[in-house]
Amino acid sequence: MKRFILHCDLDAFFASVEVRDNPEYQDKPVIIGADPKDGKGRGVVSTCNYEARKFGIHSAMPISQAYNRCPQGIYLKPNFEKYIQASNEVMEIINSYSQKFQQVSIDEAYIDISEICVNLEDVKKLSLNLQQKIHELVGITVSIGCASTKSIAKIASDFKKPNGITIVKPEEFKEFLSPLDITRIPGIGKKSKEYYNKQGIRVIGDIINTPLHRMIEKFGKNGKWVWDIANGLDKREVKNSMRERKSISKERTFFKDTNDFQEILAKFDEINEKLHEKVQKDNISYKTITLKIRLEGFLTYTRSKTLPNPSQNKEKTINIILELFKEFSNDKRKIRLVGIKLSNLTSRSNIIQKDLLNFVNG
Ligand code: TTP
Ligand code: MG
Repeated sequence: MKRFILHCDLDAFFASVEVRDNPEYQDKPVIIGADPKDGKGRGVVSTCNYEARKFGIHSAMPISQAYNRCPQGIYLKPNFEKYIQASNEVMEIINSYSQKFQQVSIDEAYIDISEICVNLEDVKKLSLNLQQKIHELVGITVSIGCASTKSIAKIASDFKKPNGITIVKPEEFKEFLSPLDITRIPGIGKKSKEYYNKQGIRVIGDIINTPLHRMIEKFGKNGKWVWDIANGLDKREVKNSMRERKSISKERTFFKDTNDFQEILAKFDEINEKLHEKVQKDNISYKTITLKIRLEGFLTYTRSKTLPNPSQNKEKTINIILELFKEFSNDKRKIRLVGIKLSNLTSRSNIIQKDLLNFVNG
């Protein structure tokens, strides 16, 4: 079956949100990052809009250098809350086009639309529709790439930025990739580029034309991966973000089997506390709460309740656990183990937080 994988990447994301909220910045160079303090500021550029890129400014450049290149630019400190909000809204929209949805950073996601689109015409329509919807509802632009593998879709989304759509026909992916510089392949940075160049490999076509065994000989494991990408052999599926971590759970075995309600309640409380430390730390929301009980003799029971909306509420959860436990409270048999599982997780903000931390910590 044909595979249609879409990669969506927001354009100049943080800067686009600022321009959206301050229309007077439209058409001006906007730089998000540390305070430039007349060119003496420390820290780096988070991102900048396409106007600012004309001055050679880019992510991770020292802010003082950016200032030297463009003192008339508009320099803004990042407003992460706003970006997370916009990112969540965009991800909801992308996800609404396909259940096979994988968010990979604060501003990019894959969807598999093979089951939704019959041909490339459909893909084009869907992509245009998605772009329009994001623009209409969130007020920013996205670039989209479509191909039959994840890596080519990602290369394609980067091909016509900003606000571009690049659809690579399955039978023409080699023509598309061949003339591109090897740094277009995610993972080949400046350092590896030099190394590849020394071996005479400059464009992706050079990789396609090198036999696999030679690639492995010269570049090892990485050579094999890059060769697979260039030859359309990246078989990775679009993983469902929601399913990346399916559940979090904790169980405790009593020192001695018990029927003492106070002791059981204390154990549930302890487990619930521990789980919610994790919930807070990783900013996880859950919808399904499961009680687990093991009676003497190893008989195990589970009982679940699913909430209408994602929750992080410790009190509500312990009440539901006690509600579910009622069924067993009159049982004569003693209890050996109790546990709580939280599932049906929303881990999106988790990905975003990790992402932000990476940027903040450099
Ligand atoms: P990117 O998608 O890499 O960049 P971008 O969206 O700003 O621009 P492009 O149009 O080329 O996609 O990153 C998404 C956001 O992540 C970006 O807006 C700001 C943040 N970020 C940093 O804070 N530091 C960095 O070094 C990078 C690369 C991104
Ligand atoms: Mg982006």
